[in-house]
Amino acid sequence: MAKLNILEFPDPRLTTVATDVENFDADLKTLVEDMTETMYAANGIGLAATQVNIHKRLLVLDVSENQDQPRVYINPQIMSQSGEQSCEEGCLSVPGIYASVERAENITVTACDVDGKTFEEELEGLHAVCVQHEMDHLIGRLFVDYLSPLKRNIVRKKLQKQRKIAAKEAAEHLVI
Ligand code: GNR
Ligand code: NI
Repeated sequence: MAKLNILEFPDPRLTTVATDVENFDADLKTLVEDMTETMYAANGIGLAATQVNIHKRLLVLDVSENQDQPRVYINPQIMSQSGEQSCEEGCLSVPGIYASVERAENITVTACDVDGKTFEEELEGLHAVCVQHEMDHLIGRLFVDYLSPLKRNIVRKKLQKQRKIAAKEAAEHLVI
């Protein structure tokens, strides 16, 4: 198991469009394990391969209360959607920033499991939000792309500032 590095906005690699997974092999199983470990270590409820600089269509998530029900969706597709919900979203690639995003309330999704077996699920609520958020990553889209350019610029500046402070503290061996 290995923890992977998570890319952060505005890293241009986050805009990459992922391609289908074709080989359901041992490397894929390792990647799923590593992404799951990375998601839990970062206290996230989901993680798309794009965020760890792997441009293949797969995502992991765990929206269970006890964070003990990891799920994987490979080559996911939304077959139908209905309704609307808005949720205060965050993203491991946009740390410390939260904004309300409107998405479908119900989705029907098909995907493959790690063995390449196809399944179909009807999802609602946070589970549906999370799949839509992760599938956006796979086409190079972040939740901040739904904000106005002005707000997105404020996000960019805030992250820049956070990173500058973190770098300065690291240089000074300062831990607060
Ligand atoms: O950890 C996460 N929390 C979250 C909260 C509301 C809506 C979506 C998410 S996904 C996010 C993890 C992440 O960045 N996945 O790509
Ligand atoms: Ni995200």
